[in-house]
Amino acid sequence: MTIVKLSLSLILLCWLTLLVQPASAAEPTCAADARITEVFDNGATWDMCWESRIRENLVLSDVYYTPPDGEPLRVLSSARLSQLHVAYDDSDVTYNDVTQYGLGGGYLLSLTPQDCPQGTLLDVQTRPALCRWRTKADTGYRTSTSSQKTQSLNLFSVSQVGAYAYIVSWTFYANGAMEPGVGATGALQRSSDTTELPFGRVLQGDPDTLWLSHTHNYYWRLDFDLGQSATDDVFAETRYELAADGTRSRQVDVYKTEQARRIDPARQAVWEIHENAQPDSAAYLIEPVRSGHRFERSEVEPYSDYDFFVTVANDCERFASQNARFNPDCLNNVLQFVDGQSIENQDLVVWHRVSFHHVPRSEDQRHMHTHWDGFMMKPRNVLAGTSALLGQPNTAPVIDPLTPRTNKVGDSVHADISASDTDDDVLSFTADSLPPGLSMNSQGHIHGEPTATGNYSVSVTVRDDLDQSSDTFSWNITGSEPARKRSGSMNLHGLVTLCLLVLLRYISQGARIVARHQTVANAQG
Ligand SMILES: [Cu+2]
Repeated sequence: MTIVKLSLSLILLCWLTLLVQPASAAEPTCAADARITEVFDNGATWDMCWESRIRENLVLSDVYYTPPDGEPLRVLSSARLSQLHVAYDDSDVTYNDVTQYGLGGGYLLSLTPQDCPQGTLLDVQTRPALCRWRTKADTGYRTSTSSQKTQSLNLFSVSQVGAYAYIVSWTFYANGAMEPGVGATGALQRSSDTTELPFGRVLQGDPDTLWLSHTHNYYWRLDFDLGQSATDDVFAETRYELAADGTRSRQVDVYKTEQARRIDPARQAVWEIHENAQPDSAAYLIEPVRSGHRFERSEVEPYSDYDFFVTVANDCERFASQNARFNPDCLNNVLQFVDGQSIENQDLVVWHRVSFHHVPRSEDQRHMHTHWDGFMMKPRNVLAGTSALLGQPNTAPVIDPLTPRTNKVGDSVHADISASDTDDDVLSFTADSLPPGLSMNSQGHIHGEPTATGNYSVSVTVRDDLDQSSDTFSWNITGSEPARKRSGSMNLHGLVTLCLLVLLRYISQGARIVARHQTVANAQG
């Protein structure tokens, strides 16, 4: 074999080896102390890596969800808060807390076991600062006859920025949903001695101070990598806008380039990230349900006009605002990141802003009660049914004993097939080979009038959502009998006949009496 041939063979071998490599391991890759794996009682699993950075603090990566009866699905390659933007109504002060200060490092508060009573404290550097705990009481579903509790994994840390303490929370539900949230607590930050200003409120017990109103704008950065490939995700917006005739028709826009979108409650938009271009591929959807407050200051901060952005992933696009402060070679804010790039066959990043207009109340002093904001990301086409029931053993329904039946052609038949189910599922019935003229509804009620004689072997099937069982019985339909025997009550024809018979009898009797009288008279006369 020549050197050339050997080289070619080696190249071919390497190429073939690459071809048969698995696309990607279906689990996170990180050190054991950076890994969070939560397996719920029904088998659903969340699996991810975490780290704490000085600016963003908690960064979750390689986030996988496994349905109770399914395979691991890669969901996110990275998820974190990317800015806490606070703008005061007097337009005098705007904070970009993540880039001006930070949520990690010295801003991160140590937690005590009392802060995390049902969970585990995880160390950031050398001190406990992340609580990981499992809730036990989410209502998975409820019907009139049954219900089931499910579980969720919650991670939270607390960062002190100025007077505010921000609780940064992530909840991962057994049903595949994810809910990031921020709780704003601590103490109010800015006040004024000019109590007549229209920017806020004077609180009880302190008539000389006006506490200034402001908007908290929370920006999350979510690098979705649904499924095996990171570069085939698809972004779509679905709207249900009201038409003049009262209908709401579905309109789907599948976007081909980077986007900045606004929440308009009247348009009822839902944003979806799909695993690939197939419309029924696995997806996560973001429904902006808590969108009562929006923050817009177009002149000063044009990016504030939008609530939702999709960009091509770029490691140096880290912060929604003031990005260039730490990434001088990159653009400065999320609206600038939206610069017309194609998002086809690219790794997509979703940015979502949630706003909360904070008008101080007396209840916000001395310590501010926690104001929670966040949003929900729900799976679509990921689970094959009610997640609380997936992975649970299902018992097939059982048909109550069937007995042979006999009827005659023309009988008015009403009969019920019944069944029991230990899971209390909703049951539906079907039947095969019923005598002609009879039919059964899905509740197992048979009705009709048989039209043909015969001995029929009827097969009945009952189903719950997962399993079914069947049974048979014989139904003998005999010929009809004469009408007079069909019923115990007399029909009209019978009544008329009887009347005629009685009438004829009277007439004949009357005729006989008249004849007898005539005979007597004739005899006497
Ligand atoms: Cu506030």
